[in-house]
Amino acid sequence: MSVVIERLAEAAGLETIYDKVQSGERLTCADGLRLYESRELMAIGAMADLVRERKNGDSAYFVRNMHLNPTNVCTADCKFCGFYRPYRDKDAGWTWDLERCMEEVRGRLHEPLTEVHIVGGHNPDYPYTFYTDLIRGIRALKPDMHVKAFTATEYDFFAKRFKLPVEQVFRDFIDAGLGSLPGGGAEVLSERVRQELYPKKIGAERWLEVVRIAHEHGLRSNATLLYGHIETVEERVQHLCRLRELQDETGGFMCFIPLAFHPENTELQELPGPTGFDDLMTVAVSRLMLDNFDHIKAYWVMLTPRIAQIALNMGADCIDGTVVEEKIVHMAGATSPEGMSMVELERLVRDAGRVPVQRDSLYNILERSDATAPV
Ligand code: V47
Repeated sequence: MSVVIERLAEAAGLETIYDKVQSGERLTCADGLRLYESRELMAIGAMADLVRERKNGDSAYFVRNMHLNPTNVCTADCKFCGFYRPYRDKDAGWTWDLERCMEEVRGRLHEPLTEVHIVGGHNPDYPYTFYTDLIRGIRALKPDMHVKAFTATEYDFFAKRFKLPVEQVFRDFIDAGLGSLPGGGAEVLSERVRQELYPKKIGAERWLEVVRIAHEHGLRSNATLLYGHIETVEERVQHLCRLRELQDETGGFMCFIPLAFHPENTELQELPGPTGFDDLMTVAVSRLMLDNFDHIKAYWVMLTPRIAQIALNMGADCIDGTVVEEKIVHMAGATSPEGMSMVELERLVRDAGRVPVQRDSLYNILERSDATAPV
């Protein structure tokens, strides 16, 4: 296999990068740019797959989870978002109270879910106790349920809204039973992109600072990149390098998730969104650049199950989970199913040549399905 990769790298003029990949030497930001600019997907995908295999063998991880979006009313007005309704028009959106949120979770208790993933809009109508009661309530319903809740951007919103240091917010939420943070909210760590698309949201420095504080409080988190809109490849690579630096410092990131931009129903709906080629390049380049991240997720909801399956052969080792009722990208035109059954998920993984491994939210293995099921 390594002869094949060597040949591919050679033919693509990427031998020096391949030498580094082989010896485990860190790629520079200039290398990252070189990879993107070469557009040599087969060579890059093969190198990324070498790294994937080195880190995760033949495992492809998934989690049994549900998404909960208590509100889509939001004061941030991000141009890339098709999910939110502006606060000035809040009746067009939803603001679920605690009981309504608990009903959602209660309605799924018959399923062996291990994680509730919660994110929502920046909605000033909630009291502080809504958030802590929600986390506490879920843990009371099912004590071993992992609550992965709110992005770094939302934590900054809570701190400002309730005039508390973000450290206090983390302490209170941990006390209520918070388990970890999802990776969203960073979008692209670029001031230029922020000014154009989400000027009301925190900038790169603050996002990194809030995540650093979360990690210092013992919380693990993920990181994402929203790609395929107005960002340049330089900005993508810069984003990866900044995440890698923070990871060197804290070691708190578990997984990186490239998020494919969906333009429908957003203020950017004239943009085409990324192509399948770009999706796979981004997964592969991320795997090669983020040498200190254990996992790269091919989020099937955004990539489609078909592209996610190929991504499992180009650097990704995780495909998120059963999800159930995804709203953020489905309100922006995603055509993938809103959820996937275990059978479908396992089939997709096995057919891609990987062994489905059910994990918990912190990537501890719960069950490895080695038995070959018919595909
Ligand atoms: O931060 C919003 C993105 C993110 C659009 O940590 C869009 O395991 C595409 O972060 N097109 C939230 N993307 C979702 C998220 C996430 C998802 C799955 C798993 C994990 C994890 C995290 O969704 C936002 C934003 O970057 N987003 N609108 C859109 N139109």
